[in-house]
Amino acid sequence: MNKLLPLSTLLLFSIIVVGQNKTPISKPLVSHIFTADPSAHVFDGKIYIYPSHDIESPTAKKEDGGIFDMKDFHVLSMDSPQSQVKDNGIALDIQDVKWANRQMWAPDAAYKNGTYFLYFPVKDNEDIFRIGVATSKSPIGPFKAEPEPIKGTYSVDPAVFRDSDGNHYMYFGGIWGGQLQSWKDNQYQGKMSNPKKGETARLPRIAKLSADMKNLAEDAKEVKILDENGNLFMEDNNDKRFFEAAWVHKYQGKYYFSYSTGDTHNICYAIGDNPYGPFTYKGIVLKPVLGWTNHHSIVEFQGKWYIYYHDTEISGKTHLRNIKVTELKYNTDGSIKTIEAYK
Ligand code: FUB
Repeated sequence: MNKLLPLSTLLLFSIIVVGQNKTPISKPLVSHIFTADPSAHVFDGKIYIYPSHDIESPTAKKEDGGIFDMKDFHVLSMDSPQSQVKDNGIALDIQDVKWANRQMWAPDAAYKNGTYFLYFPVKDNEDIFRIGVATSKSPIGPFKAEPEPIKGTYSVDPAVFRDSDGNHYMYFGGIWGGQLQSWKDNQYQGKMSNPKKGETARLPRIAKLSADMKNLAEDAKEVKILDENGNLFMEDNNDKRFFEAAWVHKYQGKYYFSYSTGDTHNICYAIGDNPYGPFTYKGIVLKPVLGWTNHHSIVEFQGKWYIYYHDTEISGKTHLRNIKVTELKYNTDGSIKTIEAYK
């Protein structure tokens, strides 16, 4: 598991880092590489995690999130959320994606009819984030990328949700370095400044995937996240409005849309009646973690629910993260019990 540091060292280090005598509730799943943005799925009874692979890059540019200069993806696997983690090596390298230039950010994966699909955002040669897809006959890859990005996609953080009827939907979008603010009506507006107070908050996007899983079956639409009065959030509501890291799961027939609030560092959630929403804000899933970013996935395994997330316990640096997992619990009314990552 932790090949570089013994657990006792990690624990001591984390207590010092967290301060205030608080201890992380979970330990890093791996420490031989830095990992973040974990998208976890159960395929064939086993857990597969599709994370970003954080690196210290000497060529990273400092602006617009350029410090996150990732160049490949590894797939991690676990027999259960408590078991050893296996790193299955490089699943896709940026050099093997013809149209990609820099910054391979948070990926996700899906399965259909004997094929596994890896969805990933990366900047093209015009420095615009697009979302690509790569396929494999194995959940751990290696994946072969399609020659072009998926038409109609942009920005970052794709999350693919399989509904009970077998349809798949892609959610995507992230503001600031994720460039969502530069898109309106699915058209690139040129480099736009970050949203300002007094403006309506930017919304994530959704599109149904085509039967072959390699295209959007429709134009991307905005996903509405509403407050308890049915109003859209303003940018001023930055402790509740969408920023990045969309994820959708279904619980007791309802659709749970969870996301990061970015600059206020919460993972929040909102509930809706269908994949398109609207979703009504319900509360916080995960309070802020060590490091600037907060990014998660929620998955059911053998009747229990788990949240995979990351923090910077090992490095203390925002761009060098380590993934973790902890159980997620519901109240009887279907609301999620808020998780504090440090006790
Ligand atoms: O990993 C790079 C970016 O950091 C992701 O796309 C965001 O969600 C944030 O976690």
